[in-house]
Amino acid sequence: MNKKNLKRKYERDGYAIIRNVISTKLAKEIENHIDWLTKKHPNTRPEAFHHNMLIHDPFIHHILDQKSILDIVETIIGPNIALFGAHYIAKRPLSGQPVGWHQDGSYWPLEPMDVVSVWLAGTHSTKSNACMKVIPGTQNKRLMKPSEMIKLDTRDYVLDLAIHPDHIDESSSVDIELAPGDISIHNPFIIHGSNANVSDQWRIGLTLRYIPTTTFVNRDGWECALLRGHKQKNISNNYVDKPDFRKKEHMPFNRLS
Ligand SMILES: O=C(O)CCC(=O)C(=O)O
Repeated sequence: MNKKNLKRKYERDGYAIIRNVISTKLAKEIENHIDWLTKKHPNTRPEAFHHNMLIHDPFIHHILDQKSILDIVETIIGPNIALFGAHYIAKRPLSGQPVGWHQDGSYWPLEPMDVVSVWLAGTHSTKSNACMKVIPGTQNKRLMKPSEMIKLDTRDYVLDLAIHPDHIDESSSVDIELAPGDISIHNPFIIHGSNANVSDQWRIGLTLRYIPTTTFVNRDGWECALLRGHKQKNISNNYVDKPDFRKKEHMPFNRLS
């Protein structure tokens, strides 16, 4: 898909799929990373490998440096790009948690809500192993406030809030089926979620949230990464340094993959 068509499709539907954005070798390293993190944090579910566990990780920065991903992000938000969120939503076989229907923007302290999400597939992600589902067009609705949403138990769900089923037309949802190395991108207003993984296969996705450097992250000290272009003088986001690899602390990986 050329840049113009990608932007048009994203603006019309609130999401887009782009195939083969990273190599299958690098996607395999993502699988290895989940295995490594699972051993390092045996008491944390792999749906909950959150930003704080990833933002100083050299392997994550290796992914953030991938030109192929940044070029796609640039098409949507322009040349001055930062990351404000990284989160693995890796669902184990048989017992992977569902994600209730939600709009990402309901959770985020961004001013303005100018942001695009990348969902990067480390494994196949299909209807049978609980891929993400989106409801195209809902990016034009207003954002639901957390107080208007229903509370969920995080022992059973990845997120603690969901939009009430009365507001959801599941019949118009689309399954975002991806192969390792594919990505989808989505708008912060689009309604999306996913089922429980009851298949015998892992479903591994890395979500990456990109902002133009004109977007302010209004949360004290929140750690972002500047990835392309320049920062804005009047926007006081906190940009971390690129981490050095330390054998005892980090997963070894092939920098050429
Ligand atoms: O990984 C999933 O199933 C849901 C992903 C999601 O909610 C997101 O990327 O915002």
